[in-house]
Amino acid sequence: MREDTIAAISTAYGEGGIGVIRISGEDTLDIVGKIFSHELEPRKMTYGHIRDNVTGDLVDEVMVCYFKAPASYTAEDVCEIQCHGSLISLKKILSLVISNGARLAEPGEFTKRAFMNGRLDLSQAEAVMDLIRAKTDRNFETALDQLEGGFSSKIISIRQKLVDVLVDLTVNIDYPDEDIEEMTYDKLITSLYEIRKDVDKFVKTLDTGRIMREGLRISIIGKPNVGKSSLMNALLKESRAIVTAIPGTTRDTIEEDLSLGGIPVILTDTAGIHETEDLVEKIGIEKSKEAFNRSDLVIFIADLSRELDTEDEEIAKVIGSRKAICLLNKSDLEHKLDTEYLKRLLPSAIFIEGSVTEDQGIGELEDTIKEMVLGGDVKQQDSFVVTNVRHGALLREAENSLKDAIDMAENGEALELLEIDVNNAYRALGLIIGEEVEEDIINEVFSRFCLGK
Ligand SMILES: Nc1nc2c(ncn2[C@@H]2O[C@H](COP(=O)(O)OP(=O)(O)OP(=O)(O)O)[C@@H](O)[C@H]2O)c(=O)[nH]1
Ligand SMILES: [Mg+2]
Repeated sequence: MREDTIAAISTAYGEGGIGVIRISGEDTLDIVGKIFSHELEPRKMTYGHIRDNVTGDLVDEVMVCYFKAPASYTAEDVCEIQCHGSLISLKKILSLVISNGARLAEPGEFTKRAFMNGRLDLSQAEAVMDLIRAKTDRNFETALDQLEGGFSSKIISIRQKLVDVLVDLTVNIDYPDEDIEEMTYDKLITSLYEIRKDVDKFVKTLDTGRIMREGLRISIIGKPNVGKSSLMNALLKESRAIVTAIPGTTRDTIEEDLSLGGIPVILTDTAGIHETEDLVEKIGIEKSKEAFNRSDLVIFIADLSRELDTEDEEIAKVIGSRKAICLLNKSDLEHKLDTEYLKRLLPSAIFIEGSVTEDQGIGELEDTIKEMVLGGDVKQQDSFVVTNVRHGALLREAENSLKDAIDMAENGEALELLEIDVNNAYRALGLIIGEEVEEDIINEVFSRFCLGK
């Protein structure tokens, strides 16, 4: 089937030094030839002028780069016209390209063609979008690794191991009487365990991946008037939440985004948790319990200037042995809090003493958060972090199927039954790199791209 030739503005909208119009498809050279009179050579930039081929008017002074199929982004003939970065010029050239036979590209269509023509696999194509959207260095590096095929090649090697198992299974199911090496359950279980371990390595990165994608959820909890909203404002470096000396000032949860040394963070200030008869505040407290349960990290604030009371103890019970940071606030005032007792209630917490209003200990608090994310259990230096939601779901599916297969093998169940699960794991991993991907999934993936990519 002959594909349309497509075109789009590939640079961002707005003013720029240069702008790029990208054209891809079999008619690329013909179309460009009508508005640009110089000879084009593959992989060379050619200087010249774009002229309206109907009126003969000069449109812009440009450089045209020609990539001959298949050595191009899409694996088709591609031209990139670099013009002055004004929307006027970009739009005029694009409309000339279109009136001469190209069609406006859909978002992601260039990358989709690269995938369809086998230049990229699906996970690599998705990496292109992640690269464009990356807002932190870490996200960019992960996407680049994925584009370079590091992730794909690992998935391919896991699938290869699964093929070996599937071949063994099929031979034993279909030709049980032939004189072939018999499949022992022991051997099968060993292979499946090994494969599951490989998949598990990726599944373990999904939490970090979510944090990199959506941000680390931190909520600030504590009884009324300990300085939660003050801390929120200090971390945001602006007066976002209302701060007063009256207990119960914050009645609803407040959520704000910020970046802590490159880590995207979603910070939640909550209504003080305490037993109350006030209906509005009760709802607020429910919400803060919810925020707490959804959070990756809690900052529990206790007030050094007051004695420990049942409210503090109740909150400490909610946290229990979960990892948390405990800020002993108001160190500028006279100390009345029994910190030793509190430390015994929170065995896994990291304690920091400070004063929000005097800006004491806030830097230490920020550093501690960074360390917990980057240095602690969340960071896996050398392993690839899976950030893509679609990949995450498929990895989990593969892992579950493998688990079921192992369970059945350990119970000595029929090979036919087991094969279904092994097959499913194989299929799920294939979907990550785009093997046997149904068309609607492909369309869904590429519809998320921006125009001109
Ligand atoms: N002396 C002193 N006062 C502080 C400190 N941090 C906060 N405060 C004061 O404590 C009072 C309560 O602070 P908030 O930030 O509103 O406390 P909160 O925990 O959000 O209170 P609720 O919203 O009522 O639960 C305010 O008057 C703050 O100025 C501190 O480190 N030292
Ligand atoms: Mg408050």
